[in-house]
Amino acid sequence: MAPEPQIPRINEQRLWDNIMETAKFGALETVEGGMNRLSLNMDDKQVRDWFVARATELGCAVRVDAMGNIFATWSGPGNDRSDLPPIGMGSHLDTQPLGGRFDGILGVLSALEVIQTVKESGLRLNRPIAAIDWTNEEGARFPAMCSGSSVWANARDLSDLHNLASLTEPLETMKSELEKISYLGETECSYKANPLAGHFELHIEQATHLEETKKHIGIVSGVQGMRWYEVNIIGREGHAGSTPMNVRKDAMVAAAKMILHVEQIARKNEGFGTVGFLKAGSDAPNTIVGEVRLMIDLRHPSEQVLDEIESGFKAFLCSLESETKGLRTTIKRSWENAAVKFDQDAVACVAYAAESVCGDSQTVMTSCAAHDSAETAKVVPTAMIFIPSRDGISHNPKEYSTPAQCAEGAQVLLESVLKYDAL
Ligand code: HGY
Ligand code: MN
Ligand code: MN
Ligand code: MN
Repeated sequence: MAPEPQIPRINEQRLWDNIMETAKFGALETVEGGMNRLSLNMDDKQVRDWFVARATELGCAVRVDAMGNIFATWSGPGNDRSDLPPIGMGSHLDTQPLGGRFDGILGVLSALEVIQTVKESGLRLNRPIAAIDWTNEEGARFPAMCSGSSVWANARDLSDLHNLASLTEPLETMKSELEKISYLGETECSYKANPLAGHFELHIEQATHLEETKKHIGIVSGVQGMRWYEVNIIGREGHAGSTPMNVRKDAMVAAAKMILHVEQIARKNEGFGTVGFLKAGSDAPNTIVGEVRLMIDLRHPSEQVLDEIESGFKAFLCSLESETKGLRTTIKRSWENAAVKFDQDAVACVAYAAESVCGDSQTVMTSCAAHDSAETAKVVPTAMIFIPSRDGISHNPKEYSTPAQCAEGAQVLLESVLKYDAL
């Protein structure tokens, strides 16, 4: 019986050095020496170019599709199956405007580290493996989180993105930037043009479950459901000094009540409700605000509860209108992703790898945060791996995981892919 091939070990220092090196791109020195990078690839062209250069050095074939997703495929020496779709190891290089150094980029750099480790070990795989950067996962600058992966999965049409009213960037900027992004690559953006045999994503947990349970690795079995709503509240501008309180149509006061309602109804249903974006009035302290635009980010594992909360939003907005004669409100669901369950075989590969890497210091869990894997799961077997985030902090320059945690997560990624390759 041929002996089991020696499983190669991730190079912890090399992975850490790459994470620290790429955190410099587009970074602004922020609190306590933390770094953050401007959001979105168009600002982070440097990190994309860095990724392509490193992948090319490793001997990967690099393809960029029409949404700017980057596929760096390594077939290995003498791999006579290079015609087969690769096993993908993806995540995202873009960040939040006040983002950290690990969200997304850990998964992409760990995928490169897996390729280099397998290459140096001389291990022969049955399939190619690919490191993938999915464009605009954060949706921080352009609307619709996971734009690149959702178009690849044919879950969203490219034209949708052009039509989505951008709330954080003037429409013209968004359109011209999207024009650039949407034609960055030569291949069409679809799983038919860049097929995968499976998809594994290493990501920081961005919450405290692993820390609280003192586990090293999360075996992620799915992602909770999420929706974005665009709310407009239209009242009437007025003089702050001479308009009596009882005749005002103050859109800012109504918006404040709506924000509190979101917070209370999410708590009551043990979900997640956030208003992270608000655009109001004319910024004049002595003019009553006539118009407010806000965006609600709502998340819950149950679609039924999401529906109930959504009806609650509509009813509450109606009550605001009846409270203040003449006040008008609109609400539109502008983005959504239903709750996703990952493929059992792919999850089993992660469980096997986690057991081999860290014994029983692992736990099965659902992701509260959105990920590109929720899109790839729509077309290929997918699973995710979590490592702990210090104090659960993320979307914040203080985001932190240790070198050992990053390397342990990358080792589980490597062994998950080896297990899946052997299926
Ligand atoms: O919002 C999210 O959950 C992801 O980080 N974009
Ligand atoms: Mn992320
Ligand atoms: Mn994020
Ligand atoms: Mn993600």
